[in-house]
Amino acid sequence: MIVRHLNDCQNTDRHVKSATWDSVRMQLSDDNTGYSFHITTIYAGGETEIWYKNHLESVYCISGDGEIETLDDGKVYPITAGTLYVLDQHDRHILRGGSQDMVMACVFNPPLNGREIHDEDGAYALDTPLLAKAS
Ligand code: 9YT
Repeated sequence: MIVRHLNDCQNTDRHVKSATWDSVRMQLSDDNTGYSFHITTIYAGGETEIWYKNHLESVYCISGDGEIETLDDGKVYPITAGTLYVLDQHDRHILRGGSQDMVMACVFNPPLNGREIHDEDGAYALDTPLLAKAS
């Protein structure tokens, strides 16, 4: 079994930071589970364009508020504590923080390895295959 505490992962090499969000990558590909697990904070008032063209992702909002816009159809969905969104179509999207930081629990398939940075598309390169591909 693997047991980790968020406090012990913060401000280590598991903790990646950008101008509009930060993310604690608590579980990665080297744990050999087939998915990774992240606690990501989207900063209030910030805007981030993302396209995970190589990954599927589920995101659950623990606290805070904001919205997600899917870029192919222009739809905007509010996010509050309790909202789950699933990027099952590799959806290009914009995340916007609202009046408070949004704290999100995120799962990736395939797992991130922890070395990813967003490329010019807002995507991460792939070094292990998807386990199940969206149809
Ligand atoms: C909200 C979201 O897309 N989180 C993804 C994880 C984060 N961008 C990371 O760990 O790189």
